[in-house]
Amino acid sequence: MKDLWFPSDQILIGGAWQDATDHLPVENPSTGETIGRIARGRAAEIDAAVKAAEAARTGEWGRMTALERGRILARIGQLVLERTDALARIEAMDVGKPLTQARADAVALARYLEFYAGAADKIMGETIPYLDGYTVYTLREPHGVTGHIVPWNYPMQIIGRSVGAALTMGNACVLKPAEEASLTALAFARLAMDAGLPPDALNVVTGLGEEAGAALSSHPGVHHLSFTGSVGVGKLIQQSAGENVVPVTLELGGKSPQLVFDDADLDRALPFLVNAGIQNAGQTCSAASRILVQRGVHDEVVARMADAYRKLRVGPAMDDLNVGPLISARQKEIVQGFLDSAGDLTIAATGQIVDGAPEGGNYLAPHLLTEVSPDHPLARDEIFGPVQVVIPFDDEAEAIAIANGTDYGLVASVWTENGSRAMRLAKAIRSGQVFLNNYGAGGGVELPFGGIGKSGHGREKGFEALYGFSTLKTVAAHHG
Ligand code: TXE
Repeated sequence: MKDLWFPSDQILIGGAWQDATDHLPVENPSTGETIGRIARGRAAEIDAAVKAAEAARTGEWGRMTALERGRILARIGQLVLERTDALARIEAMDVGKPLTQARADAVALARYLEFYAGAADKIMGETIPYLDGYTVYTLREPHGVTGHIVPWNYPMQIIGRSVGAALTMGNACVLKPAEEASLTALAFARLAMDAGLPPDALNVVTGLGEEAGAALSSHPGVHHLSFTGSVGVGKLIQQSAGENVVPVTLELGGKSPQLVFDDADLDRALPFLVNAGIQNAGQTCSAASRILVQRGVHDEVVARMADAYRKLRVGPAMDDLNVGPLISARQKEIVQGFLDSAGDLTIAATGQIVDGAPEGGNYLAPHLLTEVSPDHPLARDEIFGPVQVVIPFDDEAEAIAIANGTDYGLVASVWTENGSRAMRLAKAIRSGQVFLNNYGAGGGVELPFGGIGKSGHGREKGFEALYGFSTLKTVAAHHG
C-alpha cells in the first residue's frame, strides 16, 4: 500500500502545516472510541487561510495556464487513485462507512480530478457579432478565493466535486471540512501538495461549524461559497453571502422519491429501491427515502423489499457489511426520534445489527415502513438515516402530486416500461435530477447535480459546475 502520511491534528495554510492551540476529538462511530484529534481552527486561522488564498491569485497559481492546472489536477487524481485503500480505511474509521462504500468514494474523488483535469483547457468564451468597428468576446475567469464548507456524509466525493471544479477554473480554495469527518480532507491536501499544487491554492482549516465555518462564510475576502449540509445552516450561509454580495452554491439534501408503476421491471428495480435508501446508512443527500408504488404491484414490492431488508446486516465499518453505524450519537437520536413518531404505522421489516457489534457504536437497524400517508412527517422531512417509507398511489396524476408534495427537489426516479409515461413524468417531476428505470446512473461525475426548493440551488458536478465556479467577462474592443 502506498504511503499516506499526513498531520491529522494540524491545519494547512499557504502550504505550511501549522499547529493549533486547541483541538477536537476524533471519534470512531463503529466503537464510540476517541481515536485521535483534529485542530480547532477559529476566525484567526480562517483569516490567515483566506489571505494565503488571496496571494495565490497573483502568484504562481494565478499565472498558470489552464493546461498546467489540468496537469496538476491529473497528478493529484493519480496519487488519490494509488491510495484508495488507505483513504477508504481512514474514512471507514472516521465516519463509520463500510469499507467497500468508502473505497467507492475514494475512486470517485480520483474520477472527479480526472474529469476536471481533462476539462481545464476546454472551457472557452464566445465571440459576439456586434456593431461595425467592434470585436466582442467573452472570457471565463475564476471568482478568486472560494470557500468550501463540506459535510461528513461523503467528504471525499464532495471535495472532489467542489474543490476539484474550483481549482480547475483557477480559484484558490479555503476548505472547512466537517468536524466529524476531517481526516480525508487533510489527506487529500497532503496529496495535492505532493502533486505540485502551488502551496497557497488550497488551504484547509478544520474546526467547528459555528466557529471556523461561520468565520469562513462571513469573511469579506471570500468571493464564492459552496456549501453542502442542512437547510438551517444553508440559510445562514446564504445570509452571509448576501451580506458580502457573493454567489453561493447550496446543496441541502432532499426527500427523494422513486415511483414504481404497475408495468415496471421489478427484477431490475428492486436492488435500486433498497440500496438507494440504505447506502451510507441512509445519510445521503440523494437517499431514496420515499418509495411510491402503484396499487397493482404494491404488495409484491413491499414483500420483496421486506425480504431484502431482513437480509441487511449492520455492524462495524471495518467488517464491511451492508450498513455501518450512524455518524454520531446525536444523529442516531434524530433518526430514533423520527421512528418514535411512527406511532402505529406498519413496520414491514427491519435489518439486523450483528452480534458482537460494539456497545459504543451508533448502530440503528434499517426500517421499512408501509402505508404511510404523504402528509406524515416521515414522508415529508429528511430523516438522514436508514429509514424508507412506502406510499401507495392509484394513477399517474396522484403519483406526480405526491412526488412534488414536499419542500425538496433533488433526485427522483421513475420505473415503468411505458416510454411515453416515462418522458411525461421526467417533465412533470420538480427535481434537479430525474432517472428513468435506474437510480443515480452510477453516480457519474459527468452529470450536473443540485436541487430546487429547499434542496438548494446552483449545480455541481459535470461541466456545468465549471460555469458556477467562474465568472464571465465581456470584452468589447473598438478598432474602427
Ligand atoms: O449539518 P450541518 P449536521 C442534513 C441532515 C442531517 C442534518 C444535520 O438532515 O440530519 O443536516 O447535520 C458546517 N456556519 N445534512 O448538523 O450543521 C459544519 O461544520 C458555517 C444534509 O452535521 O449543516 C459542517 O462542515 N458552517 C447534508 C457543515 O456545515 C457551519 C449533509 C454541515 O453541517 C455552521 C449533512 C455555521 N453556523 C447534513 N454550522 C447533505 N445535503 O448531504 C455548521 N457548519
